[in-house]
Amino acid sequence: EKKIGVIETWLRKHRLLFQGATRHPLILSIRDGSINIASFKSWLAQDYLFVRAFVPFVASVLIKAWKESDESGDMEVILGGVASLEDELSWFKRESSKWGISLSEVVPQQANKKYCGLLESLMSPDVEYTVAITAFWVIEAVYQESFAHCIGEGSKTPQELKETCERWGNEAFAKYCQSLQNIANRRLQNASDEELKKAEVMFLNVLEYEVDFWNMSRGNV
Ligand code: HMH
Repeated sequence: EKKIGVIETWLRKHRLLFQGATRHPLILSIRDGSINIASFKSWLAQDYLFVRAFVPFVASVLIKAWKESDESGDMEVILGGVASLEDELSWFKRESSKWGISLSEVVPQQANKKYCGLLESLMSPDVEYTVAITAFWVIEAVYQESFAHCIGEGSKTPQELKETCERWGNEAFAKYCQSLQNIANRRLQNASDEELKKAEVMFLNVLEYEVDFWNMSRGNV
């Protein structure tokens, strides 16, 4: 018999906020084909900078898993995440050049700087593995849920944006997110009340930062 996980209860409790992050107007505009390409390009350029900051964050989660995890399988899942980010950075470079974006000239916007600051604070050795892996899971899950929506039944996503949506919306990425969720759930199940509270606050923080991140591109709508 499998007990319902902490994350499932959070997703029910905070359903509207989660939907706000995964069904943002920018995502809905990709799905219905009304997206302004300037908005897409602005998102792409900002996300490249975000992913560069995401690499050391994921590496820091790997270190926490090595030091603190009660299960050896965690490291392989996280290491797989680190490895796939190399390909992701190359993809951003290729995709940007397709759209005529010069990545060396991209200036991080306020919401991006703030989000990267959150990632940096999570790299501190004082942040527990349980809190960090929870943040890691929700960061990935928001993109998975968002972009899967753009390639789902009835979507009118423009052809030239489909590859982007596939990147985070594909089945393998969904499985990887599920692996992260399983790790986070296992840790949360055995966490102290204090740690649980910290992780839930972090979950909510990430959702808020994700909404702010999507909002950056709305200036171009
Ligand atoms: C802002 N959140 C943001 N960018 C991403 N690339 C992801 C999540 C998923 O890796």
